Amino acid sequence: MSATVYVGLGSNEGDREAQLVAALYAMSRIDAVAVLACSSLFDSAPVGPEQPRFLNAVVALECGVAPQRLLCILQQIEEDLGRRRGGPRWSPRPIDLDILLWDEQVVADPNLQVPHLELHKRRFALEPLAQLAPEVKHPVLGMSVKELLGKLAPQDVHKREARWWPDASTARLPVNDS
Ligand code: A4P
Ligand code: MG
Repeated sequence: MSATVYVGLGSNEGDREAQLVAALYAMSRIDAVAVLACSSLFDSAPVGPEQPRFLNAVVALECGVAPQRLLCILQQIEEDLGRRRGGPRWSPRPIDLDILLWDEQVVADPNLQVPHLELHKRRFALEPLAQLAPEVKHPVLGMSVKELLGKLAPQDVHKREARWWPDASTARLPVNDS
């Protein structure tokens, strides 16, 4: 059975948009997974320790694999794109892929929590997510994405023009059909 899954992408090292595009195309090639839609790109001030600014986006996936399997595949994509693990937490990274929502399901495994535990506090994740899924409910907090966004204090998050990223809320990619 397939689920609609929302994945947050973040980059703050190297050519940020190129890394996001590379991750998008890597996700589009996963078996039993299809990219349904992409948010716009958002330039954002780092949340947490001081580090370079991030470029963030969210994609919707139709996903026929289990949550743990998708996590494992996303971590492989991060590594393939040059992500080094074992450094300090929240250090600059070419790509970070976080599972934000899995339909309206809750996953509470030691290595995977969905909804992402910080989602409701982060405009850099909620703003792009709200372009794709404003009415989807956070299954723990019982509020829609749009309602969560409405409660957030202003944060330094700004929509940015795309060069290569398919910058449309319903961008459909010609993927998984060959
Ligand atoms: N993990 C648990 N739940 C999840 C999930 N839902 N999705 C575990 C993905 N991973 C999940 O992640 C550490 C561990 O989280 C993984 O091994 C996985 O089992 P990581 O990607 O290796 O390390 P990290 O990203 O440095 O740590 P963490 O705690 O995941 O940080 P976040 O939440 O990803 O935040 N500011 C702006 N403006 N934009 C950003 O994108 N990102 C971060 C990192 C901080 N500040 C930011 C941004
Ligand atoms: Mg992460």
